[in-house]
Amino acid sequence: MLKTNVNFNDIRRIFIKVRKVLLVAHPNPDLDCLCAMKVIQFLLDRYFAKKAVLYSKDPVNPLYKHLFNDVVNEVNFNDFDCVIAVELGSFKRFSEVVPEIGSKLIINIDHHSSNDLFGNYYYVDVNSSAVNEVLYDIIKQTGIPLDNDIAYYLAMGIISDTGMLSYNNVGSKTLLVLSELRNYVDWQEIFSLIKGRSFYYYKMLSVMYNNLQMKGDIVYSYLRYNELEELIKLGLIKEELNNIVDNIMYVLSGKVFFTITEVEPNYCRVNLRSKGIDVEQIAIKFGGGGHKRASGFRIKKSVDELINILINELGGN
Ligand SMILES: [Mn+2]
Repeated sequence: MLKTNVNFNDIRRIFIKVRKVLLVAHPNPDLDCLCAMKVIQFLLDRYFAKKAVLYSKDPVNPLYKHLFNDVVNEVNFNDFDCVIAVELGSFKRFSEVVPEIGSKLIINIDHHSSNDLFGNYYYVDVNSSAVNEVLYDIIKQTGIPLDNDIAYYLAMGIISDTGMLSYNNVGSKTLLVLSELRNYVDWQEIFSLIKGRSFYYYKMLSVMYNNLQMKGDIVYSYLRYNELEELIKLGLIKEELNNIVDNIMYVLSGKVFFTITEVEPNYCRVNLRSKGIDVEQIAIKFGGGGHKRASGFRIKKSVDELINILINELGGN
């Protein structure tokens, strides 16, 4: 479903009218969000002669930093008359990132159903797999031609937000969009960029696989602080630990999967995945969140305590 209060003529008119545009990312921006900011920056620069500034409160993941060199972490909000919020979910989240709103024009672009439609203008398409799929529609409908740079970031955003086309958010339209973008991009290069990890990431996987356990249809693993500290000293990037549970979620006999990462002594990150049961409720119970089949939380507990708690919660005992 598309929720919007603008049409494509409005979008053109707005882009012509604004003077200085700030693009803002959600906290800990993912590839979809960062790629979307690049796409909008190209559009404004090439078709509306406006130089947009890209802003993220949090640092860009070092794995992708080289693609987003012009993202700044500090900015004078008073310099801008227009702010475009990319996947910023709610006015509350937005105002945490942009504290000085004043009389700025706010444009809200997203694809999450939880978006509260804040801003002077909003364009939220919850049927889209990625915010880059939303941008593709806007580009097409406003009659702007695709080019190699724009197609490259659009494709990377969509491919990354769909778990490399493996999630259920892939619609037939997603594939149609990609079939067009395919003509502009080096397909293998995009996958290499999304999948690329440090040497020590693979060393970390060997530790995680060595710790792999199974209890009924619960499959889990963990990384203890001492195991992790060593790898981080050697060169493992902390951001590489974000979705490591994905590496165990295709064990055939498993129905629920979790990893525990002890990031500080007795302080753990838990990531949950499931093939059907609702793991969001468990994450919410411990102060986290996510989706029904993919969620996570952080908690002050030891690895062994947490294993017991989670197996209990998941009905393994
Ligand atoms: Mn997204």
